[in-house]
Amino acid sequence: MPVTAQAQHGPDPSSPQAGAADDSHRVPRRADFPAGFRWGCSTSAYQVEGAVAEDGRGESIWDRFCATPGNIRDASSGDFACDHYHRWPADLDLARDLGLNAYRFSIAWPRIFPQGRGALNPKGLDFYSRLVDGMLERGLEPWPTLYHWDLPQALESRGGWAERDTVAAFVEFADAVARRLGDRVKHWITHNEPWCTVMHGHLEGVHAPGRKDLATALQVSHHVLLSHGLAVDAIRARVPGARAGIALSLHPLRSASASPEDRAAMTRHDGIRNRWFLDPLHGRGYPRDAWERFGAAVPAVRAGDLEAIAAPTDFLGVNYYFPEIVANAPGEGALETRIVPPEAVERTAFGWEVSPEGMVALLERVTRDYRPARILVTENGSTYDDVVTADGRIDDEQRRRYLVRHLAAARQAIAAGVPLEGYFAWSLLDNFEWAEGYGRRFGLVHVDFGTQKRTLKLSGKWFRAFLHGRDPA
Ligand code: IFM
Repeated sequence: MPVTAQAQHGPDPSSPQAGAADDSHRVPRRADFPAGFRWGCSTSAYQVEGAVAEDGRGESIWDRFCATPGNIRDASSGDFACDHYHRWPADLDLARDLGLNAYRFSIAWPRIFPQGRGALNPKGLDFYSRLVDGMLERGLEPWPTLYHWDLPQALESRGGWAERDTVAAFVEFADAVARRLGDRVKHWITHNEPWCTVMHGHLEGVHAPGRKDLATALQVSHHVLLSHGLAVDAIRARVPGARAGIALSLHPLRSASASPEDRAAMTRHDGIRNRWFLDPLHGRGYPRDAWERFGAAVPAVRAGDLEAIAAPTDFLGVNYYFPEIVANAPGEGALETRIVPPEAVERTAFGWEVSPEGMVALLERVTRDYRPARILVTENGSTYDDVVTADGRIDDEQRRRYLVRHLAAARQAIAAGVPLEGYFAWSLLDNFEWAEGYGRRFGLVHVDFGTQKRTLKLSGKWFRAFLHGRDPA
């Protein structure tokens, strides 16, 4: 049964008329959130850095994937991106001026080990060391992610994440980075969105390395999760007092109808979309329903692997964008499910449903079912077709509303008992949006990719006023 926009969204805290009588829909203020709450923006190395051939960086699977015609919508690549490798001081100034107290970025593995393992490239570590110092000088707590999808191509050529050896290589990489940055970095995210690594990269083939095989994808999922658990131990061994976790892309689900068939399909989809990652990370092993469905495609799991994956973590990162509607689809894939486009709901330019309610429901569900010690929304954001006015402004009112409503949702989740300790907007800058190239802008800061000029958008101005405690309405 399609859900109408009105029924989905209720009162709108971003509207000037937001009900004064009903506090839960009031425009959020920073003072509504606990002291010590992390306010950040997220970026990732390949999406912003550029400089792919500088200072000894090796080739990554994304360099190779982008070079293959047809893989990227606008035939672009991350070769230059936001040129953040050279412009990082000004970019960190922007983050500071917004009023952030945390900054999430990722470490490009091919800058540290150009061949994946073996010879370490000191210049790569020097870059991130300078970057971390730059954050600390500006009052930004560093939140690095070790793997945001840019596997060294040399490892892919030896089988990539489908090979167990890549797990050991990742742990060496984590150890090298922790050894160099651990005196200043206390929060560590091992992987970003393993679901995307697994499914986009190895089943659908729409992300690097572009493979399309279910058994490979599931083996990759196991190795990625195993590498997470072992890296958590390696980081802890190197960094006294380190806090480590993982960032998962999770989705609240609805069934396309109230029929038992669609409801069962929703449960099956949950088995791969959410539980395939959440369950083993929380010591439950792989979900039995999904495991049985996958039959001969299930991954090889060795004794001790599940215990390693379930290494205790200090926080769970939740990347939230949109809910999914699931229908029964006999004969379609191993799970016989289909994602149905939502009807009569507000959507971003990507077609993703705008549902702050979905974020509350998701955070409550994760809290109820898995009891993580802390949760941070490590990504949340929206893409719209931004227009630059004649006098150079970007009045992205839709993105501003999206942000306001999701901050109101974050406040609501805390009130409902979710141990939410931070919110990172995706993204600080417009950047390279993977297979979509540069056509999808998510930034609070507009980037002119011709001149590299940065301009704070209306949404960014709103966030700045919010973070400085001014009445941003
Ligand atoms: O740009 C991506 C990011 O790399 C991972 N999470 C989702 C974002 C928007 O698609």
